[in-house]
Order: sequence, then structure tokens, then C-alpha cells
Amino acid sequence: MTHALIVIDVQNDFCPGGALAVPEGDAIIAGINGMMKQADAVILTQDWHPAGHSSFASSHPDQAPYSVIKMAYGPQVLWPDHCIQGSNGAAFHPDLDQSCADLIIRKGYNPAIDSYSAFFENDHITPTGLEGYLRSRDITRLTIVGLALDFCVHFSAVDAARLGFDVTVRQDLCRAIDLDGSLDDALTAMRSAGVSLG
Ligand code: VGL
Ligand code: ZN
Repeated sequence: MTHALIVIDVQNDFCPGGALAVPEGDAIIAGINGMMKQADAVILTQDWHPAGHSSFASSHPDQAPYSVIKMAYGPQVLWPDHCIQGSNGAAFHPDLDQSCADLIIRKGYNPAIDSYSAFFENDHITPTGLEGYLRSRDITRLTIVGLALDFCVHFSAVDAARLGFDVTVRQDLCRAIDLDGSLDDALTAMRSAGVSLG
């Protein structure tokens, strides 16, 4: 059984001082670095939006950040501008050890669709390619950590479990945004999808 550590979006914009800062987002980095040596494969994801992305409140002049609108593919939270391609905010936090990473997968680059999950864009159809990568390396067991627990970690973990991977989310190595009960909803959804919450 081959085991991969998937590190979700440990980027400057999700850490204190960033554009979409997750409280204590940087507090998990030392623990994540420590886990990398134990995994057969280490995969980092990077939220990577073009300027003017449709998930930004600034792209919808009548909408405030954190409001929810209906997109063709379902409800979408509108975020402050964040993780713009090539910006310092989109860079990995300088304390994250990138030297062990086998693969860096970028997501959210399609201007019209957000992508919380590392596996599918928010239409739940368009693949990122990560599933094929994992299967071709015979990886069956995943430990998922990172930011934010209630958005990108949550959707990545649920998709992974539905695809048949054996998934553990290490809650101590995640932090949440917690918007309108989103953390409780995420924990419930992960449990019912068969994700182990470690
Ligand atoms: C994320 C909101 C917008 C995340 C990414 O990494 O959880 N959340 N883009
Ligand atoms: Zn984003």
C-alpha cells in the first residue's frame, strides 16, 4: 500500500497577514514538514487564480466579500481577491518545506469556475488530473492536511473518498475559515463520505 501526504494550499494568502487569512494558518506548518519524511509521496496543492477570477467579490460589483451567489454549477462564496497567479500571496509559505514535494498541483486557474477540491473543479466534473497521477503511482492511502479545513481540505477529502481512496484528514494539521457553520458542515460531510478524522 502506497501512502501519499497531500498538503492543501499552505500559501501566504491563507496565512496571517494574507488576503484570505485563516486564523493560525501558519501554526500547522512545522507539523506538516515533520510528516513529509514518513510518506511515500508528497503532493502540494496551490490555489492559482487569474486576476478577475469569477470567485472574487471584486468581479461582481454589487456583491460584498463572503456573500454567496448562484453560479451555473451551484452556489459560490465570493472571496476577497487571493492567490493571484505569480503573486507573493500565491507563493507557498516560506516555512513550508517544498524540497520533498513530488508533485505540485495548481487549481482555480479556469476564470469561470472555482476549484476547492484537488480532484475536481467546483462543477464536480472537470478533473484536475490528480486522480490519474495517484492511480498510476499505485497510491491508495491518503493523508490530507492544510488550509482551509472547511473548504479545500473538505472538498478534496470527500472527492478522494468517493473515488475509493482510503482517506485520513489530520485535523490538528488543518485550520478552518468557519463561515456560517461551514466547519460543522464540513466535518459532517467528511464523516458521511467515510473520511477518517484523525
Ligand atoms: C480556499 C477559499 C477560496 C481554500 C481557496 O484553500 O480552502 N478557500 N479559495
Ligand atoms: Zn481560491
